[in-house]
Amino acid sequence: MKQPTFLTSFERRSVLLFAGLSLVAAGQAFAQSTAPKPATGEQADVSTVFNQADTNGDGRLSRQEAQAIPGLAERFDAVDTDKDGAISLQELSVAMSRPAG
Ligand SMILES: [Ca+2]
Ligand SMILES: [Ca+2]
Repeated sequence: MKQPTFLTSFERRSVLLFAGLSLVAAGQAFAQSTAPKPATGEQADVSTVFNQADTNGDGRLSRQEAQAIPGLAERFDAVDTDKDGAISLQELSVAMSRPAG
């Protein structure tokens, strides 16, 4: 007995539809996992700590100012990724968002 054409074409459509939906779902999951995080308390904490340590208010932490943040002075060279001799808020954020060591 021959298989009805309707069924096979319906099945093919279903498979395509399912594959398409899976791709959309995967794309959304991917977009969510890579989307920038909204401003969180963690970010606010970093800038608060930064501003407190930046005693002369020039927006950079010198080696001396870095000593106000526990554990930062000994990681100074690693945190100062652009090697300009000072730690910017961005450099501090990066350092604090990754595990120590
Ligand atoms: Ca400073
Ligand atoms: Ca720097």
